[in-house]
Amino acid sequence: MQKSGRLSEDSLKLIKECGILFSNGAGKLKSQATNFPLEILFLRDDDIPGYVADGVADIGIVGENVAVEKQKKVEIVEKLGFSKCRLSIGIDKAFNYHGTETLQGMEIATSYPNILSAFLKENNIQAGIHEISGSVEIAPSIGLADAVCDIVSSGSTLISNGLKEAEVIFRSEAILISNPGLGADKKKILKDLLFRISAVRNAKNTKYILLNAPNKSLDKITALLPGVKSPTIMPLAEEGWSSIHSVVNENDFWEIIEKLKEAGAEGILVLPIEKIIR
Ligand code: PRT
Ligand code: ZN
Repeated sequence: MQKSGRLSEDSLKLIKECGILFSNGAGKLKSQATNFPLEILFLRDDDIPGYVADGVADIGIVGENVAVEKQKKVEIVEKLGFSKCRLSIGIDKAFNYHGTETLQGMEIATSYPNILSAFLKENNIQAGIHEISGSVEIAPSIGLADAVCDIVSSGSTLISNGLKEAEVIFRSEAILISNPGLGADKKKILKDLLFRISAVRNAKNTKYILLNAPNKSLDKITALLPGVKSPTIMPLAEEGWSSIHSVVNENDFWEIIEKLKEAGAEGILVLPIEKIIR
């Protein structure tokens, strides 16, 4: 995984949420997990696809942008849902951009020559690619290029350099990659790790919900709460009332709460969930 940078914190968090314990003292380059057959190497993100392709590491966590750009022989095993960003074309904010053909004959500065060149080819655009390794956004203002192709997240870097996002050419997030030639033993360890990752990720956008409702409202309320299989209904000590337990998706949460209240639900409790094994 990345030693220090935008992927590091979430990569470490994911491994820890999978219940894997290891020490990651500052400056350490590798660390052995104490309760799972895993040794972690801390590297620059650019080196991760190459190390995995060469078998120095068996699996790696890296941005999809880097994995695709490096063109190394690795397999994409799983999207991990963090470090989301896009690779976009940025041009002077005053420039009249009217589709990809606007880029014809331009000079574009980028650290992603392979992804950019594939995009230009796909769109039949002849443009120059000026490869630079950092501070790409400054290239137009110093006369180095007409446009840039760089990673965008909030968009504020483009704006502060007088540029606008003209075209998204690639969407990226952190992914788990693997060496294509893993033996049976390592495949089994990877399967165990993926099982844990999916349990953590399934739980991410869900909440556990408990509420009380009069029995006459049960049909209406259970229809709103699908649960993992179906909601749990238990009688309350008070005659004619039940307690309902279920799981809801965070995105639907506020809408469901409103409907539950309308249907007669009371005393609604919402709790975080750590893992879901489906
Ligand atoms: O030192 P090392 O080589 O390991 O790290 P690095 O500096 O090359 O990479 P790092 O840590 O910056 O990014 C690692 C990965 O995070 C990238 O490969 C992407 O997959 C992902 N990621 C997510 C981003 C961003 N968001 C991001 N905003 N990578 C870079 N940026 C930069 C971008 O280059 C630009 O300068 O942030 C700026 C744009 O951000 P906004 O918010 O102003 O649009
Ligand atoms: Zn890097």
